[in-house]
Amino acid sequence: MRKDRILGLISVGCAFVALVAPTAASAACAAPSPAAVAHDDPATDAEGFEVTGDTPDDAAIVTAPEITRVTGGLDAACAITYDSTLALPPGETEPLVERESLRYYLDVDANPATGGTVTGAEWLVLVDGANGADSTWLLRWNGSVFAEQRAIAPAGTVGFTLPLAAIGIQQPTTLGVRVHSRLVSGGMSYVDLAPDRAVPQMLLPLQWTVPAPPPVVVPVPPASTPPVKTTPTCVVPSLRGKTLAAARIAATKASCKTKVVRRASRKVRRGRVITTTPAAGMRTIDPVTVIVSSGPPKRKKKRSPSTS
Ligand SMILES: [Ca+2]
Ligand SMILES: [Ca+2]
Repeated sequence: MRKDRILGLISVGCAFVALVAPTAASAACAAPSPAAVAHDDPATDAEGFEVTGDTPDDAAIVTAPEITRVTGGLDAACAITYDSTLALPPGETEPLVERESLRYYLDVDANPATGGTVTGAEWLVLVDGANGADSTWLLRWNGSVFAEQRAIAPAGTVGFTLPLAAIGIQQPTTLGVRVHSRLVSGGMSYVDLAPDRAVPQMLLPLQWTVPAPPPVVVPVPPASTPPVKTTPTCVVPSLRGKTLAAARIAATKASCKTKVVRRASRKVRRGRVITTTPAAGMRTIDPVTVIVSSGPPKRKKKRSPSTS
């Protein structure tokens, strides 16, 4: 059967299903919600060309690696893993040989309008058959081409595994993937697309559960904090007429300190309180001046006339 370049001419009956529904979103991949996706690709849609033999009967068809199935998923370690199943020509055991490659186009926002101009992919994983199927590379779309090539871990037969952080995914998103196999021969490229370009790319939800927020801690003052000492306010008691001893007792009861000043008085008996400063009923934190009578003022002695 002749296999022409049939890219885009065959309507591919493919199916892809998200096996696990996403859960709540988070800003960090602390607890990913495992998810998986699978796509079954027709086994006869790889592009190829006819090699004419000595007679019309021994003509052979050479095709790009024929993709029949692609699987992908997000695991509990926040890594994605994709792999493909290839239908190998009879007698062939090596999945990819020289001039053959497999390309996983990663559209990290599931938006064909951003990223590579044809693929909408922001990242490309290249599995190069030049050294067998173990040359696995990651490249980034730089606005013009896929560049910054670096080796990543292979997985499965012709697949790869990749931490989400390696392709800058830190928010929940949907990852779109389309796989191209490629054969380069005689200056021509022959491909098999899975899914075909006429069909939506494989969509894998990248979601993870929200870690419980840390409890809000309200600062509480330590119980051993000593109470603040306050100076008791003195309300000056009425001390007028009291003896100095009684006045001192009354002042102490009223939380008042005292200092004593003596003053002569004709009206108040010696040793009794004349008045206070401040006056009775006033508040103060200073010592109360207690004015105590020293008795009537002493008369000045008249000078006796000189007899000398
Ligand atoms: Ca195919
Ligand atoms: Ca995109």
